[in-house]
This record gives sequence, structure tokens and C-alpha cells, in this order.
Amino acid sequence: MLLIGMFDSPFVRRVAITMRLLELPFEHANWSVGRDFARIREYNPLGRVPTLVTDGGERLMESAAILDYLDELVGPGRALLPRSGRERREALNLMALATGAAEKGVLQLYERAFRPEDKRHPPWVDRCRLQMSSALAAIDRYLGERGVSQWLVGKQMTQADITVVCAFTFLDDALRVASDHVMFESLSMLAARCESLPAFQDTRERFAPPSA
Ligand SMILES: N[C@@H](CCC(=O)N[C@@H](CS)C(=O)NCC(=O)O)C(=O)O
Repeated sequence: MLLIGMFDSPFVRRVAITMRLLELPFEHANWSVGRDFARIREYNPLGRVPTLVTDGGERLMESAAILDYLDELVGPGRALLPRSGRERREALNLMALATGAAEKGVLQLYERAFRPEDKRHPPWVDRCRLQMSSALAAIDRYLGERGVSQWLVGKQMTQADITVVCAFTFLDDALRVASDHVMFESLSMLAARCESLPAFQDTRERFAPPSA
């Protein structure tokens, strides 16, 4: 399989970590959405990453759709998203908060990377930052109440942990979300626990702003 996109994207990284954990080998096209826009568009008309080319030649777009395919590939016994019931709903909710926060972070970064300074709109950036921080705070509270030595859902690591940690690490690298005012203590502890694992370490890439 071919995974297109850089690991400084939390959406690409959650797919890469999942493939490592599920022992699914892949080639990595380390292409930037700025510099390699034309090349990426040959595989995905949106010009977005991640895009996955399967061994059968299918092109999958959108990280959620790719993760769904990977879970299906390994079967219900090894799938990383709980199959049903309350655990599945909780995992999906936490992942929606985390990917939503990451999207709000990306919007703030693109405001700087792609928009000329005199065309930027600070109230819009402030709104994105508030939405991002509020979503992270909700996850942090949830984990604090559950117990910081626990996984987010159930008794083992799930896709909720992978996605939340990818979003949090990215936002902390790129936008310094954990400041003196808001530490996100529980989230930081979960991130430290996950980031020490080989699948996370092998895919750790600090955010570099895209340039066209
Ligand atoms: N919802 C998408 C978000 C992916 C996304 O925002 N990717 C960014 C990189 S972090 C991208 O491709 N940006 C280029 C663009 O949208 O023009 C997913 O989960 O795959």
C-alpha cells in the first residue's frame, strides 16, 4: 500500500500509526500539500492528505474512511475502533472532538501560511482557537474524571487514543496549546505514554508550515 502525506499532519499520522500497530506494511510518499500539490492531485482531486492507494489499486481519501478500511482488513478481532455499543459511541465522540480541534488548528495555520498579512481576520482566528481549546478541554476533563492511567475507552488502546494523541501532539507542536494558563494535564500524560511507543516514535515529525 502507498500512504501519501507527511507525518506532521495528524490525519496522516493517525493512519500511519494504525498501520504500524496492525503490522500492515506500506510505502510512504512524504509529499507536502504545498510543494507537491500537483502530484497529490494526481491521486486525489481535492489535493488533500492522507490518501491511501490499496494493494488492489483503490484510492481512499479522508482519514476516517482509510481507518475504516484498515479495521475491515484486519477483521473484528484486531480492529482498533470498538465494534458497537457505548464504547464505540464514546470513541467516535472523542475522535470527533480531536479531529475537530485539529481542523480548527489547521485553519489557524493556513491563515498564516496561505493568506497575505493584510487579508487576515483576527476575530476568525480567535474563534478557531476558542473552538480548538474547548474541544481539547472537554477531552482532558473526560480523561481526568476517568483516571489518567486509563485508556480513553475500554481496557486497551483504541483508535480514540491514537487520534486524540495525534491531534494533541500536532496542536502542541504547531500552536503551543499547552501553555502556562491551560496545561491539559491529563491529555499531556496520555500523550507522553503513547509517544514513547515505537509506532508513535517512528512517525514523529515536527510540524513545518506548508509553503506553495
Ligand atoms: N478530514 C480530512 C482532513 C485532512 C486534512 O485537513 N489534511 C490537510 C493536511 S493536515 C490537507 O490535506 N490540507 C491541504 C488542503 O486541504 O488544501 C481527513 O481526515 O483526512
